[in-house]
Amino acid sequence: MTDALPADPLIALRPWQAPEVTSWGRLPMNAVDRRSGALSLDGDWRFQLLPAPDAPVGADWSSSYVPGVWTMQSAGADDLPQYTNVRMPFADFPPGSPDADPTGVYEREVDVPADWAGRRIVLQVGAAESVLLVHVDGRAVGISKDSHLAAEFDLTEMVRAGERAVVRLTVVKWSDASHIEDQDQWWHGGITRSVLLYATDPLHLADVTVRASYDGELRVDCRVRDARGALPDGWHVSGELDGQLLAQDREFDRVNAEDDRVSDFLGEARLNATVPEVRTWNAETPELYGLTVRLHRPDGTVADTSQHRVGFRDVEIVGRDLLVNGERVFIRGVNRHDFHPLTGRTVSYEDMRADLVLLKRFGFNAIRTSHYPNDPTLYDLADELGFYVVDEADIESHDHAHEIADDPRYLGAFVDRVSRMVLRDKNHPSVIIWSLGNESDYGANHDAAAGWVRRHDPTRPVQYEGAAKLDWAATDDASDIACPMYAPLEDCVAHALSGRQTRPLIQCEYSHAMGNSNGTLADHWAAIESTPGLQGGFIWEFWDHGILQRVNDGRPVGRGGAGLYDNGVAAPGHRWAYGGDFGETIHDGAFIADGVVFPDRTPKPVLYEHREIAAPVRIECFRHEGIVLGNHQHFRGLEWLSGRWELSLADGRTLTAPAELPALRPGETAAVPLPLAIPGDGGEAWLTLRVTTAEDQPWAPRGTDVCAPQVRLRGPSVSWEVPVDGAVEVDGEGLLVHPLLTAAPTLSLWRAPTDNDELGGIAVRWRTWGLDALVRKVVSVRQDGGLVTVAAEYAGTVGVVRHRQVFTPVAGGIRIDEEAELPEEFHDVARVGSVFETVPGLDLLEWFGQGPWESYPDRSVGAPVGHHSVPVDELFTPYLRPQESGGRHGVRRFTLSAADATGLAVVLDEPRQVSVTRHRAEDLTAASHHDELVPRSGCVVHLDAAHRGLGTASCGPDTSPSYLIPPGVHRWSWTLRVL
Ligand code: IPT
Repeated sequence: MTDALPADPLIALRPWQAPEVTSWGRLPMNAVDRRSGALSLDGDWRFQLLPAPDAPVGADWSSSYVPGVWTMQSAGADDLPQYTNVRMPFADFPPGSPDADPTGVYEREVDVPADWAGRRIVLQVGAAESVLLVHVDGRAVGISKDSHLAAEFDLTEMVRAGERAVVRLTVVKWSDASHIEDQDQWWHGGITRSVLLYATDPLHLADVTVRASYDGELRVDCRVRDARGALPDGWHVSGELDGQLLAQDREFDRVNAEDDRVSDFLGEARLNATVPEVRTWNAETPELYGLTVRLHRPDGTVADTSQHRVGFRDVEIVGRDLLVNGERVFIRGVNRHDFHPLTGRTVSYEDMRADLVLLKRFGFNAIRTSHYPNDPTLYDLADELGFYVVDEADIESHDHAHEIADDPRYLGAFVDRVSRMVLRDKNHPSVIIWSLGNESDYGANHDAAAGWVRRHDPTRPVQYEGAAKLDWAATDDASDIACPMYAPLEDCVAHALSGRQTRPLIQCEYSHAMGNSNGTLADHWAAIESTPGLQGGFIWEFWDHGILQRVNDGRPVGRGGAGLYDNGVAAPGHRWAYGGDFGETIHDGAFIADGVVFPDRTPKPVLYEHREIAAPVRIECFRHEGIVLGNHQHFRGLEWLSGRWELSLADGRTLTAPAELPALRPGETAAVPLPLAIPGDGGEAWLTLRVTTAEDQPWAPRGTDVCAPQVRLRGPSVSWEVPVDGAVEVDGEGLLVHPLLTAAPTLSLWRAPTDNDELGGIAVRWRTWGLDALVRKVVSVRQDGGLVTVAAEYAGTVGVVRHRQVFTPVAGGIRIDEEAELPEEFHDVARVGSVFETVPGLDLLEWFGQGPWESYPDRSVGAPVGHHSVPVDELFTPYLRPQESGGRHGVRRFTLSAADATGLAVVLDEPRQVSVTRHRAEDLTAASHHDELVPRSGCVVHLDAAHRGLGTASCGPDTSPSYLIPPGVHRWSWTLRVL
């Protein structure tokens, strides 16, 4: 610090340590979209990274791409991404920030168009984190905070049309605002959304508010402003809805003062209309009308225009139900961050569209914009494709939540952030709920923000988890919805049945998708759909936020990296970085990888589960008169779907028949005749209705899979393996000797811990019991004719498992009957089953059972029973932190074969959990990133008599007791044959 005040007032103010300063010189937020017709300032800007905001700007410039974060670009060489969840990355208490505070200075020349003479000229910075200081030609223009909303500055007095101006944007990374932007994501610094310059008439449309309700009533409030104080004699507004002119309003109500001495004229005019036979908006049929609002000069010429897409719909809470257009809709939601593995927080239109298209294809109808307002384009897409949006303000003070919620210094920031979001997004039909933010305790600052919203926009409910969590049944807090996170299902059901419920119960976060997870999702939905008062929730979360990183120098690849990943896996020499991979000392590891898609948007298996749970058409039951189908949508018939029947028989046959879907209104059911005669032979029989889109949808071409409901028509027939004469060879340790096996079947109780197993404290118990290194000791080997019985003990550190294998020669192979007796100490293990390894070359797995994708006991309703065939190398799911992966549930039998059809065949006594991968459980346990795994040439095969559910214990409830493995005796049998 020097004695003399620095010349620059924006620096002198030290706004980065003043929470009271939320902005200076910034224009009010509004819903007029200025993107078209504007001058884009995106591209390369001169850039330098200062060690602190008050450090002198030097003469050495590099360049940085806008929009972009410097933490992902070479320009930010010394300042890399850092991941923390709750913890702040620095020790300073709010509102303090560290002295070492990376500050990016972006500068460029702008040629102001000559034809902008006499016009009002505005600079818009789409988003900058966390403090933005604006200078033009060295003069201070303004300050903005609120990292995920745009800031606009009036440059009319600063620049001249036809001349060149130098725009400087200084972005300070750490500030008082960081304490309320403490979301669970990477920390970055930079300008994350587009920068543009636009011009309007001095008297311009300052805001447009559209209210369009389900009954066809349309009301448009047009606010005009003129900074010069001119009075609008003869000025008027007009509107056009889908080409139809609306009645004009030629009178402006004066908003600001009654006398003529005002300098900043503000007036309001209204357009009203009733649309007969209106096509209403909902997430299933997102009907939109195009609205153009025009501001006319007295001679009728157009001074300003604002385009909107209007959706006619109502949202209301009646009792404990959230209704859209009078319907109690289910909220099949996901939490979504603005994320990209190459650009961090900058996301393109194409990427956002791809996100939403994928969500539609997997049955989602809702998005919570966790935990800040998203890019404006996202809401346009949500309107267009059909999503219910919980729009969340950029407030999360997690680490210092308690202090900040009532700290009056932050009061302005809370109201500023919530109100600016509402002002920007109020015209989107997709936005059905405002959220005051996330994980910030509950205090007076929240009540102030809730009060503002409730007065300003009474047409939508407000939610805030931190308020409602104190008492779900309260009626006087800042939340109109009880929106808990990770609440045990039993608690939700109990609340709904208690008679105390006062408001809708919609979990703002549930079913934590970290690694191999989302166990019991189907159980949640069975409860939600059958319990009045429960309406759904938002899965945590959409993305695995893995940043594409070069392994050799540890740097993020950045914008140029397209093509360096495929199918969820980074190219050789690269990996998906998570917390700690950029050398951060304070970080939260792989907790950032907890989404339903990989960092390149490749779906994880849970998405197939979700798609089936959300099925719009379902098989209700099988009765003697046929199959009963039901329409489970809220607004749509089945005419957009087409179907095909498929009958899978255990003997290997699959019969098909075309399906005629009945005309069903939402909620209706109808019986259709059994489409196929079930052959008298053939064993177990499953009928599947393969449902696809009948026509192109905006989010899916015709023929896209929608769901595959299934019913079992006949159970398995019992067949006895008859012993035959023959011999089974075991070695001196009682281990099976077999030409196709490189490791004989032994007992396995271990799986490479999933993230749920690790963070839920389950794996630590397994290690304490010694399950990761059981010591096998053969007790006896008995030969009885061709039959061999091997008794062995597997000793952990606290208990011993007695294991017995009986090998019986049967036609063409060996039958193996196994029994394991788990001591009481081992009351909750990962699996009980056999593991063996095969010779190389058996590269194709074909099976009859559930599939084709990965499934586990508590995540298996999305994997229909049938005949499946998948190359072994594609069975494994490459979770970012290696863990148990690749399992298939309900497998009845399988073959593993080489290209010449030789190989082995296994038949199981009943549907079992099977996995075939290139990795031993201990290989997976030892690795921290997928690129460290070295695939084995043979197959590692697990056949489990029992496999523990996955649950979601990395953040939330563990699996239900019914998916746990009890101690005591477990028995299973299988036959092994050579093909
Ligand atoms: C909850 C957060 O809201 C979310 O941002 C994320 O961190 C999630 O958990 C876990 O991945 S908060 C947690 C303390 C329940």
